[in-house]
Amino acid sequence: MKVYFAGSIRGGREDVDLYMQIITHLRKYGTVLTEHVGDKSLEDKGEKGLSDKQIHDRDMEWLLSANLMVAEVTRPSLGVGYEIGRALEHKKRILCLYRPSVTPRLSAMIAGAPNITVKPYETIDDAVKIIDEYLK
Ligand code: 6K6
Repeated sequence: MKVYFAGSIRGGREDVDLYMQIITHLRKYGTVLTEHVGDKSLEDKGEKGLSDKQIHDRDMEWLLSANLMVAEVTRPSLGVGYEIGRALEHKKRILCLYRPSVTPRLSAMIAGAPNITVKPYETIDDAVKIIDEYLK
C-alpha cells in the first residue's frame, strides 16, 4: 500500500514530531510517500533546491499514485487543504486526524465534507488505534 501523509509545512511546524510518530506507525502498512513532512531537520526553503512548481507537481504525482491519504489537520495549512480537495476529486480514501484541544472548531469544509473520515484524538496512542481501526 502507498500512503500519502499530509501535514502542515508553511502553515507551521509545531507538530512535526507528532507527524513523524504517525508516519512511523503508517510505515507498518506500506510505503509512506511523503516522509519528509515529518522530518524535523528539513527547512522549508525548497527541499534539494526544488522550486514550488517542482514540489507541487511531484507531490501531485505521488498523491495520484497513493491508495490512501492520512492528513493531520490540527494546524491549518493551505497546502494540506488543497491536497485533501485533490484527493477527494480523485476518489482516494482519506482519513483526517485532528486534536480538538488545539483546534476545537475544525474547518467546516473538512469536518462537513462527504467521503472523508474525520477523527478527533489527543495522544499518539489514540491516533495509532484510530489508524489500526480504519485500516482493519
Ligand atoms: C521543507 C520541509 C519539508 O519539505 C520541504 C520543502 N517543501 C515541500 N516539500 C514537499 N511537500 C510540500 C512542501 N511544501 C508543501 N508540501 C505539501 O503540502 C506537503 O505534502 C504537505 O502535506 C503540504 C503542506 O502545505 P503548507 O501549505 O503547510 O506548506
